[in-house]
Amino acid sequence: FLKSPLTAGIVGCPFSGGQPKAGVDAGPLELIESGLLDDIKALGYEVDFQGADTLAHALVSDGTADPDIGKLKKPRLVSKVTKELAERVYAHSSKGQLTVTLGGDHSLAMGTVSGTFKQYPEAALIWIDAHADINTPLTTPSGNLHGCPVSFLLGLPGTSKEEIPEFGWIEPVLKPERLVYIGLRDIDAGERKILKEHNIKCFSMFHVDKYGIGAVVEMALDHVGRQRPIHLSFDVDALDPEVAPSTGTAVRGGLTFREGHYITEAIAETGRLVSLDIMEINPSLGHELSVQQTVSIGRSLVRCALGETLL
Ligand code: B3U
Ligand code: MN
Ligand code: MN
Repeated sequence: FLKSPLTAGIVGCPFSGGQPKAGVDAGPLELIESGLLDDIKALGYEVDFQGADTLAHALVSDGTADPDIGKLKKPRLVSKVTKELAERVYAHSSKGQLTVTLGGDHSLAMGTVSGTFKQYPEAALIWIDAHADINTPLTTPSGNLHGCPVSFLLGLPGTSKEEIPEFGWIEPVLKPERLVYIGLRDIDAGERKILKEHNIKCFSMFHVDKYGIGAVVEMALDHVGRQRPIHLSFDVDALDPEVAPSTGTAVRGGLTFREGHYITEAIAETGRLVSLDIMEINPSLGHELSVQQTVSIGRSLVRCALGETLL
């Protein structure tokens, strides 16, 4: 799917509006300043990068009020930013580049997945996360939109243009059978019901323990179909908090360092990765060492997804 010379299109999206904690918007700059672009070049990719704040103009509030819609917080801001992000990601994807989006909170996946699937309508979505992020405007307990992106991409009840015109630009591009989760361990009651009703494939931490990460990734790839382009959306809170402490909603009992990296390596090995998100690194949480450790893992996940450890 990708064109040569192999090019990585890097999108920095310093956005925190999908959740309440400040600081996650500093994720992209920290990743870039730690040397990520040189890492990627060293792997033999050309880099197409327009700045760690690629979407800075979209992030500036234009002064219009953004009251809650039902429970949803900052809905117009999240919609505006993710719509622009979708256009950015599509611009990279349509040039045959491997798009890497650096977040920012996970509401951004409304944009990244929309952009990728516009270019690759038959793609599969692999979602690595402690959370399912599949709450709808009707089920969300918090109103935080980083807990909702998947429901909009699936077009679940409560997300239609008629019900919430503010998000009317999002097309329901995702089919439930093209989606697979790995790492889940904190799911709301409403989400559980949705996952069951739609028969969505979930590999929770229980399954990682039971089968091992190697078998889990094989089953995940078999489930979505082996020939499809892959969008990998990686929330660093899938990792254990001892491995990646600087994130907004850490949950105990997560993926080890190797399990997290193995996922990216196995997906690199398929040769079908077309889009990668690294989300929810928050450099303002934790001590300096925790931050360094978390940023460094974000960086090595990108390298592994781009093939560093395949010989
Ligand atoms: N499911 C909860 C909590 C949550 C989702 N994603 C994160 N936290 N990071 C919610 O608010 O929807
Ligand atoms: Mn998430
Ligand atoms: Mn999460």
